Amino acid sequence: MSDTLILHHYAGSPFAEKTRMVLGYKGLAWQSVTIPTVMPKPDLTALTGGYRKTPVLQIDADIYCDTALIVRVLERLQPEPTLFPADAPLAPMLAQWADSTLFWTAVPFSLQPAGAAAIFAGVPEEQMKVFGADRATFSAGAPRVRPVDGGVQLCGYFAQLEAQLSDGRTHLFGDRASIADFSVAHCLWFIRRAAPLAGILEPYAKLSSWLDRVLAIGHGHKTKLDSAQAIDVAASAKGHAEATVKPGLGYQGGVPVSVNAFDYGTDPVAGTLVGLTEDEIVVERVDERAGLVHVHFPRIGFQIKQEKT
Ligand SMILES: N[C@@H](CCC(=O)N[C@@H](CS)C(=O)NCC(=O)O)C(=O)O
Repeated sequence: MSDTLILHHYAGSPFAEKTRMVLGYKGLAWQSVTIPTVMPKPDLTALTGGYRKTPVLQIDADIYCDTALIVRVLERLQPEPTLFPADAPLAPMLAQWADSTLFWTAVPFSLQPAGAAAIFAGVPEEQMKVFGADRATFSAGAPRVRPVDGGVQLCGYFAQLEAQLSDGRTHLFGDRASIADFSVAHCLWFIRRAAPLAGILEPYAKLSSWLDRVLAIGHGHKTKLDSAQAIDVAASAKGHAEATVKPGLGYQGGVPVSVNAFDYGTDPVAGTLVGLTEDEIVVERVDERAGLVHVHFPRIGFQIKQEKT
């Protein structure tokens, strides 16, 4: 197995920005495949088998879905600097809150008319309609707040984050970054992109300097790759990352399953269960262009359905 990292993403995606910052923090080199912002995404789904969220990490013919898993894979490959400092055991829990509650407050707040006009400046109206229709279906299961409520809720969250930073620490859990910093930062990065609304952050001076500090980490060393070349990388890969189905977790290895996120963007991926631990699900599937691929999901946030043989 090689360790060439291929990130399938697009510039405006907050979860992609989280991953790009983690790649930067770990000083990693990676290949960048720009994917469409809306369905269809034929080259991406050739690799994933149906999962359409952004971003996706590819290492040869192993395809990693969801940033909760992607950051752990990057941690395995490049343990230092760690995203999970031993003295910050609750950092992953704060990250999970940011990736769900904070994200789904920051996004509707930022996409109210003034913010959307800045974020989508120059995008033709027809394309905006397509985007709106795509996201209406995609986010049907997401807990969307109304912008007016979201603005008030954000101020409550910002006050708590400001208090956490009040002792002069450089990062949320001390003097080095943890996964919590990246998960909170990508949500606030999106608010800053909605420039006319970004003033909501200004009263929080420590939080604003912290955000500048995290965003300054950058994205590491990136080179471009074509989506067709990424499929060739999978098709010509020799073998996969080791995967085993651990007993006692409710499913037998080798059975046909489908796996889907249960919050939103719930498109199922069908295949054979070849890996299962408390942290990860691995499904093997064959694609006519990408060949035999292993699609990986985090255990948290995903459900497995055993299919009839
Ligand atoms: N839990 C997922 C959330 C990913 C997510 O919601 N990504 C957004 C973009 S920031 C998305 O997929 N939007 C629809 C799309 O790109 O097609 C993760 O951590 O990766």
